[in-house]
Amino acid sequence: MLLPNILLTGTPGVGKTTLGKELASRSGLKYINVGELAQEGQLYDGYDEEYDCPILDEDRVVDELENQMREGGVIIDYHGCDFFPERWFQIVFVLRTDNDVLYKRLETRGYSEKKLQENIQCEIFQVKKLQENIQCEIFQVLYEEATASYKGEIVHQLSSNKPEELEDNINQIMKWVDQWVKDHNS
Ligand code: DAT
Repeated sequence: MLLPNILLTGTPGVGKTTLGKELASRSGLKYINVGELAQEGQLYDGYDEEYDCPILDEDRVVDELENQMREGGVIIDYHGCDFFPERWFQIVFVLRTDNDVLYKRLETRGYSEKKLQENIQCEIFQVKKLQENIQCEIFQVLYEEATASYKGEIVHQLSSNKPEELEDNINQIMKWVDQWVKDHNS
């Protein structure tokens, strides 16, 4: 059976992981968090002294994922999207969150990560990074990166402020997946 690949992107904290995992459990598609994949495989290329975190080795990430992406049925979660091959994805969702909501989420996450001392992805650890992520959302950096990297008609923005919106987004994507599967397997 042919299955689509879905990209979930957006600024850290917008809800990619929450949506991706829930979508995977309801649709049966496979969820892959690129940050975790890089951490597990140490897919890094050097170290960013300014941000005190390792630099993603984009080529190795792409190599690592290639076979699974070719098979299809994968949901990719990452706060970047310009280094993935365009042919990988049949649809791209850019999650968006209002600044005040996002600020609170990142602040809460920053505190808990500090407490746990598990500096996994270095996305939002420092105050500086928190502010940059807010700026990133204000200037729609990920939306622009997505529209520059993929055909406009497959890129969709999803509002991700409230639990009801999460539910709406899941339902909307599930419908799209069902239709895609019907269209490509008959
Ligand atoms: P990301 O993977 O984009 O970094 P996440 O899935 O870890 O984001 O979500 C960050 C926090 O926000 C987490 O505590 C769950 C919460 N959250 C996600 N989507 C939400 C929504 N639509 N409404 C309310 N809270 C949400």
